[in-house]
Amino acid sequence: MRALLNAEQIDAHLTQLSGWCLGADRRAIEKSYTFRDFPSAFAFMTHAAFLAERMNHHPDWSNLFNRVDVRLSTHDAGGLTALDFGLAQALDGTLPSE
Ligand code: H2B
Repeated sequence: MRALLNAEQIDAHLTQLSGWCLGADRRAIEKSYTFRDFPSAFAFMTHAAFLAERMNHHPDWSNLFNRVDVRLSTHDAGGLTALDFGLAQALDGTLPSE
């Protein structure tokens, strides 16, 4: 799970997701979630926090009002691993609809 993915594997994973893109340094994937209001954004973050803790894989993120910008990378490995894509999928799964 913590083995670095090559460019081909990263592209294959990315096509399975919607709204995620590769960071400029190719070491992370990024997505910006927009919600109706601040409580909805924070509810998402609360849910995501428990999910991330269960996976022992934690997002780098920032919140501004109704927006949550998420960046996923496996710091231990120095880049992208299957864990990042697993968490990305899990985060998308917490959304009511998209
Ligand atoms: N989260 C993320 N996103 N990347 C990591 O490399 C990572 C993590 N490592 N959560 C874990 C925790 C590590 O620091 C602990 C010590 O297991």
